Amino acid sequence: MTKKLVLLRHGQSQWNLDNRFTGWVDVDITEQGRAEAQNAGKLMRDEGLMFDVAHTSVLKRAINTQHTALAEMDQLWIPVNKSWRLNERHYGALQGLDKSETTAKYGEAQVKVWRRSYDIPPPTMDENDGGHPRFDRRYSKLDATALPGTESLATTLDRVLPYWHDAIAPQLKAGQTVLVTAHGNSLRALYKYLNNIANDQIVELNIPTGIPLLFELHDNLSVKNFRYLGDPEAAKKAAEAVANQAKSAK
Ligand code: DG2
Repeated sequence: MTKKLVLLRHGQSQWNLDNRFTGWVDVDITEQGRAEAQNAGKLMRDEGLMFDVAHTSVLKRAINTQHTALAEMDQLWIPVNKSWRLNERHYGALQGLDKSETTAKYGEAQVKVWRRSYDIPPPTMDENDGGHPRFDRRYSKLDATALPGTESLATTLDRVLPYWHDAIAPQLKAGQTVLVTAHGNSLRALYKYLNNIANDQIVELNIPTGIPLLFELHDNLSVKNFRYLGDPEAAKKAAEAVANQAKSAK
């Protein structure tokens, strides 16, 4: 029987709007982000999706997006699990910086490497920086060595995958329909894994905010097909806009 999985990037956040690198900083969604989440809920409802369980990160832009979308579907009752393993990729010392200003300073090629390369992480955040996750109560029960000061897509995938194998995959195999609401890069990591994308090709993948990506999977969880719900042109344009966020203002 076909298994169904939806990956949903949170709706527009305040720092998406301000064009700042966000990573593990816990910023909320904007009014537009809330509208995107409601629309995501409508698209999933119109598709007839009945979720059994949902997963999200420990960051409020994803948590509130998932809650808003499930409310729109009248499926708020389903069990929801939150894990730091679904957090956005830690953006290191870039967190809080303006994307266009960073491009003006370091050049488009370097910023593209930091944003989209597979295994080159952005510069590391100083471990005494007050924004380092080791000072954040929500991570206090984790082994300090698990807490990153920066992450590449590769190291993000390394910490997402145990959650996929331990929590999500068994539910899909048991026939449950699963929603995962997370972030641009934690979802790029999952997408890369599911679709077996080569390291040098993942550079071109951008995931838009608030548009559900429906995967249909075989029994062994290999991908049968996948598509964005709603207007494919709108999804394509929104992904291009994400790619262009770091263009220098000049
Ligand atoms: C964005 C992604 O993550 O940024 O951390 O700035 O999905 O949590 O808004 P999200 C961030 P890019 O990698 O697209 O620059």
